[in-house]
Amino acid sequence: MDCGQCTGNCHPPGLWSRLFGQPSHPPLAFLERTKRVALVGCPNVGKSLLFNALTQSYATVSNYPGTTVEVTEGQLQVDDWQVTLIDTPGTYSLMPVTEEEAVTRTLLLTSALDLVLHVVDAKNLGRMLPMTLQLIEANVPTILVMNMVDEAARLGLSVKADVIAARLGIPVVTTSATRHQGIAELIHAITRHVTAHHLSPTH
Ligand SMILES: Nc1nc2c(ncn2[C@@H]2O[C@H](COP(=O)(O)OP(=O)(O)OP(=O)(O)O)[C@@H](O)[C@H]2O)c(=O)[nH]1
Ligand SMILES: [Mg+2]
Repeated sequence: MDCGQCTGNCHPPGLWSRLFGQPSHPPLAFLERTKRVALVGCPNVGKSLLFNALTQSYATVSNYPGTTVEVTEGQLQVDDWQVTLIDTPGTYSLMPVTEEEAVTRTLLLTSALDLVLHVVDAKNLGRMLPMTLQLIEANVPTILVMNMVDEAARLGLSVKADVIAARLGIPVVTTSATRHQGIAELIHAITRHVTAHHLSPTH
């Protein structure tokens, strides 16, 4: 095994890098403590605002390879876990029409994602839940984030998160990104998923 992959304490800290430079691979213990989580959903549902509320460091923006579509990444620390959050372009379904939707679909179905946060507008659940069903059918580990509950409440709509969670069989969190409501609950739900799936990666 490469020394770079070793998780033991075979030599004093820093000695290997002073003698041989940085190892090419981070130690396995570090790899096991990282997760990749993507925010997906229709345009204008509040993904980027939630991304900003969740990430605790500067975001990096890059073009998805071979496209002009921008994908933003940032970091979130939960317990001992380093979570890379990915903010994706708005998409209506997993059947891509635009280049943005194609990028999101590729990210969802071919990248090693540990979890997807499907962000929906709580005022328009009927229009948005079909994509939640598509994610569940595609076996993508998903938390449903019903955002904009402030606007739903203003319109007299009550959002029954526990009923929807029981029907869909996935965790559901309600948030208002503009008012910073539900963010702690969302971090809690991410933490629960990340720690529960530590030894049994989902895909
Ligand atoms: N009232 C209210 N407005 C919100 C909430 N979350 C987001 N918004 C507003 O919705 C608009 C869109 O928010 P974004 O975070 O840019 O939405 P997005 O999903 O990233 O949009 P795209 O990147 O275009 O897909 C902004 O004007 C936000 O201020 C919320 O919880 N309540
Ligand atoms: Mg956005």
